[in-house]
Amino acid sequence: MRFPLYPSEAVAPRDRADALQALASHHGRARALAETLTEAQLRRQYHPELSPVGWHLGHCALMEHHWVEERVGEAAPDSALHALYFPELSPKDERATRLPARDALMAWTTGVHERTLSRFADPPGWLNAHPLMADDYLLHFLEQHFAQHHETLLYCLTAITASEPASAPGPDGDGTPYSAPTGPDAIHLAPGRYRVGADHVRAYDNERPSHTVQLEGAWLARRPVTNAQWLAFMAAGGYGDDTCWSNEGAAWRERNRVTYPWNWHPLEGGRFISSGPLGYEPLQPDAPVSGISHYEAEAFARWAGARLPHEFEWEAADRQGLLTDTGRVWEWCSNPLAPYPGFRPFPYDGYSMPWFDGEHPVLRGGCRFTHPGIKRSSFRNFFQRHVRHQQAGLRLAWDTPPSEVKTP
Ligand code: AVJ
Ligand code: FE
Repeated sequence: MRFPLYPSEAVAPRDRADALQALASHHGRARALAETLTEAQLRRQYHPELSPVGWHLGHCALMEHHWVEERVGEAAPDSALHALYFPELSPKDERATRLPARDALMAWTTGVHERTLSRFADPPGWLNAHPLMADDYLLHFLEQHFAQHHETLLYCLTAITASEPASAPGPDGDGTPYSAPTGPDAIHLAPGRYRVGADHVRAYDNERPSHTVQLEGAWLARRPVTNAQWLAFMAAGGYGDDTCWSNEGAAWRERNRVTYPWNWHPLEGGRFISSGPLGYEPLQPDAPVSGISHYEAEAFARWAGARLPHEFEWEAADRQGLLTDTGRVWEWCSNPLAPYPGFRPFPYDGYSMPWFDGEHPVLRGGCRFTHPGIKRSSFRNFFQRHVRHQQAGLRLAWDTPPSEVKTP
């Protein structure tokens, strides 16, 4: 399996030309990725939380067709396509069996991609004049939507690596023995009022409107928790230490027999290797840990005498340039996703509103599979507490200065 992840020069698109180029590049990478898979791999669901790769291709194509041709244009809604590719109409465990054959799927998505690009490259009057096209909003929305699903495709490939080790290339390495964890290296976020959120054309509805919040002040770890620190937690019996776990977290851990992160695989001698979209990778001791649920993140923080940061503490610290190693793993925060004051659902009610249910903690920053175009201080990701495939880790926070604090 070899395919481009993200071009190293990728940046956040600013104007129509940038966004168009980014969208074309998502199209190309997604199709190239699909070409590396067998038809069976393209259609199969490898993980209860993750749809088949082919479904993501179809879903992204339908979003383009729906918004450009059915919502702004006058095409009649295609109810068969909606029933398969709109998540709220399509039970996840039925998607694999309902997907069309590979050739039909690829031909249809390629056709949609070509038409979308030509629509936006030279917008007809009806498209240009539509309110959704103010500041090229619709193009930016569809481009970012595809970028997020491309990230999910990389999670799907990671799941393929894990369940079909024989077809996974990559180092057959013996894992990495762990080094001792380092002590806290924390920054101080002073009490005060801080601006959070964003109002620019690429801001999602849940980032709007920007506003100020009062924070009590906190100490935040300069870096996310590392693999070596996670191994130390495991070696100290952290997974079995119920004093660190919430009741709900302990019940989840027992039900699923969780004793190490999602994409880790045990080798002899208590060592581990991790799986990624391109195959197995040695576990790097100093890299941020990922593949953990919110329950595990909370347990680690309690074990370490710390807590998870609130998303506003993370954003305020990040905007001041105080955090290091952001964007390598999604960082679980303490609070669930909730609307900002004055929230308006946009461009559809279902984008964020269904997830304001108290069951979706926020994650900040982005991971190594996140396109640079959606890595921003104000971006809010969200998943249920048990979800582990999205390359999430954590950064510790404290209400009082931890030992060995270095203030900026
Ligand atoms: C915010 C990443 C959880 O992937 O389901 C994609 C983003 N919303 N299509 C997801 C999203 C609609 C969403 N996450
Ligand atoms: Fe989507």
